[in-house]
Amino acid sequence: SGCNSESRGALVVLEGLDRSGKTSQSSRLLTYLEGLGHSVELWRFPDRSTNVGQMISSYLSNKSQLDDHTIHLLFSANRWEKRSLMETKLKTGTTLIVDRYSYSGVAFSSAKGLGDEWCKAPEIGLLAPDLVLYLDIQPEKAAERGGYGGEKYEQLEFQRKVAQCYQVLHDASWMIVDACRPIEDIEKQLQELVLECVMACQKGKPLANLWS
Ligand code: NYM
Repeated sequence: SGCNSESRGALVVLEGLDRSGKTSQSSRLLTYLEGLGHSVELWRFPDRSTNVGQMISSYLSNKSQLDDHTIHLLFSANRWEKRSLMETKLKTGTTLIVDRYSYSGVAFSSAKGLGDEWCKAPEIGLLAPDLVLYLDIQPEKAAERGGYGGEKYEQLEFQRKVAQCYQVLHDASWMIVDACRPIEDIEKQLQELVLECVMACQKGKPLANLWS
């Protein structure tokens, strides 16, 4: 470690309610890190390009109905099918900026009433993020932002429950970012946090598994 050719990439996750700004901040982070010459990729979950992802997409757009447990396990399977590629990328020095991860999985399903521990179980053994950036916004404020797209879960009442469920998931890897500020201010703060994380991973911070 310390040697550039051996250093690993960072696993950085953005989380937050729908319309909290995750997607635009993720792509800004990508541009920023690329500009600094880092090897970096932007990922998102659900990854709708796989077979499992297509089942999820169909569920979210109300084209199919699934039992709450079933859809929960599909979201998890969708992460598991990317786990080995994720590990390879990180170990070969690519930083991954990931728009949603296991925390969305637990927060959205437990907001429906599924037990926390049950929701977490299938996530055990997935790679643990080095940094989770939680874009913190009140559900009412998020709802004001041009409205929701009409997919499942995109309703104020449900988003309120999701916000509460996110609360209990915070751990040492989380940074709570006030997502109500101007977009450039948030961008600046995220850049600093991510750069620090990327440096720590380059210096040999070990990869870990959830939930740690
Ligand atoms: N979602 C996302 C879940 O319910 N569980 C998960 O594990 C993940 C990754 O899917 N409302 C929900 C949150 C979103 C929806 O995500 C689709 P997006 O970022 O709008 O494509």
